[in-house]
Amino acid sequence: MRAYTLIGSTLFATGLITLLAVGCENRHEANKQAATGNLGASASVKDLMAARDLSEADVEAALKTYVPTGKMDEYYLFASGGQSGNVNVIGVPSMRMLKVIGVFTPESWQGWGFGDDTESILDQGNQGGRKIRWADVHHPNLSETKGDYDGKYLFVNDKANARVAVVDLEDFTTKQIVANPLAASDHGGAFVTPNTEYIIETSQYPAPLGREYAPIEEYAAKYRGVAVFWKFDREKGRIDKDKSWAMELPPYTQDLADAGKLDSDGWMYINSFNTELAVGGTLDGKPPIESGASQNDMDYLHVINWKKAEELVAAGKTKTIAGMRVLMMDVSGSEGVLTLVGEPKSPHGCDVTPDGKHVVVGGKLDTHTTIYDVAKMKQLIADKKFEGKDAYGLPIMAFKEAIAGQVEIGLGPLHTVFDDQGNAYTSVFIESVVAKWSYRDYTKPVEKLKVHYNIGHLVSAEGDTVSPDGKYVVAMNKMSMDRFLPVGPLYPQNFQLVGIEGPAMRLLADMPMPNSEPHYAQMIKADKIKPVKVYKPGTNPVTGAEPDPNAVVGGKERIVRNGNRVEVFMTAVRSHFTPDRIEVEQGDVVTIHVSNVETAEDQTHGITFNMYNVHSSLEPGKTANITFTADVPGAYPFYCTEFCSALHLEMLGYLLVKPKQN
Ligand code: CUK
Ligand code: CUA
Repeated sequence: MRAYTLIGSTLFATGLITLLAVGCENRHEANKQAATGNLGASASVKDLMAARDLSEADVEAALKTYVPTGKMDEYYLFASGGQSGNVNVIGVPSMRMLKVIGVFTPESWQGWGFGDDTESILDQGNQGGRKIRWADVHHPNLSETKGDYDGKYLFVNDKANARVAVVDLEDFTTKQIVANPLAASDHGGAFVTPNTEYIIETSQYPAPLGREYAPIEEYAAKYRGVAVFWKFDREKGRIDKDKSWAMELPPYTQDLADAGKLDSDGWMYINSFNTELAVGGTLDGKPPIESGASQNDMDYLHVINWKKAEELVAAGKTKTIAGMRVLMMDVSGSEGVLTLVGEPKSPHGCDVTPDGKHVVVGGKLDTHTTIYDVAKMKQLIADKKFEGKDAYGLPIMAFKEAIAGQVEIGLGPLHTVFDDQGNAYTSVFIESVVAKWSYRDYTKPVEKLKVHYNIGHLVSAEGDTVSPDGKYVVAMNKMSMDRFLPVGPLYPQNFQLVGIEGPAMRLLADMPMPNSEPHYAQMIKADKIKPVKVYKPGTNPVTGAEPDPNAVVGGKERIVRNGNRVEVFMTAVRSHFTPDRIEVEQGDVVTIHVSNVETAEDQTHGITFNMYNVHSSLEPGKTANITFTADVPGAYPFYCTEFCSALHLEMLGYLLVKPKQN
């Protein structure tokens, strides 16, 4: 009997024994004996199941997700870190956390934002001349080549402060943050076009472009949405701000966006809500925005021909606002670049199908998903066949003529992802289910799987590519009552792994997400990602310099003084820093250029100076530059912060700050 036939069917305890026995044959002799000794008799497995109160379904789920020591997961899951401002990296199917990537917010372990070069990256994201160190990360997107994840870069947005970051997957570190000069918040980002020509960032809450002031009474006239097309320079691995541009949008609270692919390549779609232009005023007896924004039966899906927009921008048909070229609505509306079509009712989610032929939108206050037909919409736009114009002169296509159909899903459909069989999986918030339906045959019955609870996004394996894998969906649930040990009133979120291979969806594992409320995630085949294991000697991961101009090699360590500037050229190697004594005068500006000169894998050191709030992680080969003003006299130990060797505790030195002589 083969293992996979057992897994696919109902698993009886006796079958499990056979399965375990089959597995045992492939192991080393010692393991084999151990396994046989512990689990080889059917009585003991049954006992174990009884003792732990496990059903056969539980055991099946465990077998499908267990990744034994020494084996690796099949997929990486890159989940936005929500309010943590960072990104969580998780292995699937084990659902084990692999890494937290410091992005917009200081991350202590990596020394991300604690006094070394990394602060210069965080400072790129400053807005309005202020240090911004908090972020609300919503949508991670992997770089694509021909509509397929290429495993090179990850882009994320910060909804709170309208910023986009570039993470290089060669070393899983953030390389760049760009601050949106036009918008006050964003949401439809960071979505990529099929060859990562652009990283799209669209605004969420309308505001006067360029962060200007205008009274709220002038909302309709002066407040605007905006879509920024950040040009990605693959050669440099950075966004090229000068080649980036934007499109002015009406103040309709643009929400989710997605770039077209294959049949819809060159197009992008953004949904919106609050086409009512509600602005609240509860203290003045006006209805809250929530109800003001839910009056209309239809809001507007924005259909954008970005390839054509790009041409208009190149032809100079733009206006410069806050240093950025902006294609204004009067141009984009009349040129067929920006067209609207109705979408019911308070929509959320905007997902292009893998073949690029359709766009799926969920209505938070509707029970349907609406499936828009890309070919029909292109034709309507080409024929200029519209049913009218909105208050901003933008043409509107007739809803009935633009859609392929609607599917009755349930209460509160949000986001939709896809597998390799023509199935779509929609998160249904109010009902707390994943709803599986066919985007090729709308008459097929909708299958539902209970999740726990109030699912927001969901993600499928390779789901945003032109060729999804199927296999797994992860439900990203907002609430987790009764799923985990209680930890006070702030509950973890709940990631639930769903197996979608068989005829029926199966819940396989729960993972508490303890550090944030992630929104979206993307799941990529593990073998597509090939990170470096050690840096080339002297590499500065922040600047990309190999080596950093201040990198130090063994034997060249020194202290250089120039007035009140003190530069220390230091090496770190098991188990000492050279130099290990630094004497400075009170008020000196001290820069430590420290190189980890190790070449072996996983030989990381770290360095911190007592009281100066600085820390840097020093992975093998890395050089970091740490600057601080030694303004408080004292004797400050500095030490290695990673338990790197048997004599790690001895890896220390002293910074002696001599009081100023008056
Ligand atoms: S959003 Cu959070 S559940 Cu920001 Cu993509 Cu829908
Ligand atoms: Cu180096 Cu601990």
